[in-house]
Amino acid sequence: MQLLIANKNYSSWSMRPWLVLKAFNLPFDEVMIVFSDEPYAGEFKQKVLAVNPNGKVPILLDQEQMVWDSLAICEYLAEKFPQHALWPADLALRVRARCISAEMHSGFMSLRSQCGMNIHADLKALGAKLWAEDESLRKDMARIEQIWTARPRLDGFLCGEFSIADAFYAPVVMRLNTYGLPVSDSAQRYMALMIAHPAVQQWMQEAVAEPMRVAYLEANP
Ligand SMILES: N[C@@H](CCC(=O)N[C@@H](CS)C(=O)NCC(=O)O)C(=O)O
Repeated sequence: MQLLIANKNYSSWSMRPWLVLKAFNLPFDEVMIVFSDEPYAGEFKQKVLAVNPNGKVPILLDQEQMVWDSLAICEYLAEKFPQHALWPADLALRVRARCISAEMHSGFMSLRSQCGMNIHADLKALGAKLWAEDESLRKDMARIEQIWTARPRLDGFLCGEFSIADAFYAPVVMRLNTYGLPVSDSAQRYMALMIAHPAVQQWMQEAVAEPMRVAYLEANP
């Protein structure tokens, strides 16, 4: 399998299936298509469009099979590797994992648009300003708190063991680290557990080490 991704520092959608592949030790090669200086255009766009008319990463290539969209890729992996609990084995936990992953996939617009993933940066001053001024951001964070604090064990992942659901919330942990938005003690423990995960550690270290920074994604409004 080949996973096409963009820059680890910025590409929150790429991070999700990459983490699932790494966390479950599934065999794959990673191919990075670096963001161009123009937003969602230029050489990046041309290279991605040459693979898939959808024009976005991540894309998983598995022989003749092409799978795009981070959630569809994770579902594909869960079907291909039923011996691994990519989704939790327990039905109730599996339902919850699917619901909260879908919720992240289609929601949290304020958090996602205002606090773009930028792992190497320290944007705590901007985070404090956004927190003070933006009610929609505070609402998104209140829902994140509900989801994270409802996990079965305080010292565990969202649905017990690390699953696709955690991969979907890993970029939020990265954003909160960068922007320093206030969180409860329980949420802090979840963040610490996530950051200590070897797959997350590897992604973060490689993101920080990337030499290419993209001006429009660094912009500090
Ligand atoms: N819903 C898609 C979103 C993918 C997405 O927006 N990817 C970004 C990179 S993080 C991208 O390729 N953007 C290029 C563009 O929108 O032109 C998924 O889950 O994979």
